[in-house]
Amino acid sequence: MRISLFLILICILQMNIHAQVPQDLILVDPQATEEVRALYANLKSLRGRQILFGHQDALAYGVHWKEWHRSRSDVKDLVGSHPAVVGWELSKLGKYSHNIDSVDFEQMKQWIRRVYKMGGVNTVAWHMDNFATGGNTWDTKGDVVTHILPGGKHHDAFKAKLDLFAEFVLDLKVGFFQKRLIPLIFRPYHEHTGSWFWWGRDLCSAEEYKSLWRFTVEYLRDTKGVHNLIYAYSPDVFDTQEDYLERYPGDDYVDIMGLDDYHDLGEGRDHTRLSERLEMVVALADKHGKIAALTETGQEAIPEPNWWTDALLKNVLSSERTSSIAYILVWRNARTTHHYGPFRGHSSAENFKEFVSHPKIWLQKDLPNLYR
Ligand code: BMA
Repeated sequence: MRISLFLILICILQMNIHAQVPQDLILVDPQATEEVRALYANLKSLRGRQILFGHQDALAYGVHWKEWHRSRSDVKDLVGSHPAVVGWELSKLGKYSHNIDSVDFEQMKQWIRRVYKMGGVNTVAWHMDNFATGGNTWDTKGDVVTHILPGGKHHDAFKAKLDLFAEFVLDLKVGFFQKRLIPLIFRPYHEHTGSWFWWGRDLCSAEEYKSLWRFTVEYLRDTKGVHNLIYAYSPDVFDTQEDYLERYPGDDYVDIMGLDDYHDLGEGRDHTRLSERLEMVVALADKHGKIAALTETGQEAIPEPNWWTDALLKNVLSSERTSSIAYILVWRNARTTHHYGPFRGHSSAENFKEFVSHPKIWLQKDLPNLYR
């Protein structure tokens, strides 16, 4: 009797959770898990109210520490909470046990689970190696995109990489009987309006880029049965809306319209260009029914001590539109000469505190349950 009452209660709770996620929500993946749908709906509902702050590799290391900690980050050291979004990098997946920045893949999975359990959001990028030359992601030789598309001579090798990716993300399980898959914001083939990666603008045609993207989505979703991804499109700087959309694979293939912008926030640059570009990104996201985000940004080593409020925040909050992005992610804290987040003792640390104390900016401690 007690057990059946308990089961009925569980069913009612389940129904409630389902009822809270709008059923008309359109995602790239119609079979996306309930947690993915909830996360997307919640990020959408924060529009114009909150902006999540994110940091690449936040829990894995900081400027002055590399040893394994279960729950440390430079941001937490400084302000008492982890960032709300944590970014991860998959370069060298399947080649080594650790990624290009020496983060062990199994430990990365533990941190991803930790971020999820703390209520945070995980996002992954992938500086994929060159399939034609065996070189790294910055090796632009060999017409890679042409040769990895269906019919190309490196297509099987490419699919084998996606298989490894599917295995990785399908292993991100938590909960009773390890049944719940952790949602990830997946941001492949980023900064393609530049030409520094082999999928960049000068290295493949717009049609090839779109085919690459669509193949990736269809292969992961339909062939590999991966249903815990939200897909983010993230060009580098661009000039017009047409430019932004030149390689856009279509509304059926993108959930988040992002922007990677270091250019406008570099030392001595005209930082207001960021707000001009965000205006366009948010206008497009609204028109296409998507979420907008500043998917990567930062100033290397942050020589401008008030950069957080005067360059970043000021331009992100410059209008109703620009303030409508869902999150901001700054790049990794590798060392004193290559870091984009703050750390204790850095000249921008006090200003960072001011930045995160703005009521619009949310850290992990501020988050409601985004997965319900
Ligand atoms: C780049 C740099 C590199 C790093 C790569 C992938 O922007 O930070 O040092 O290896 O990202 O994380």
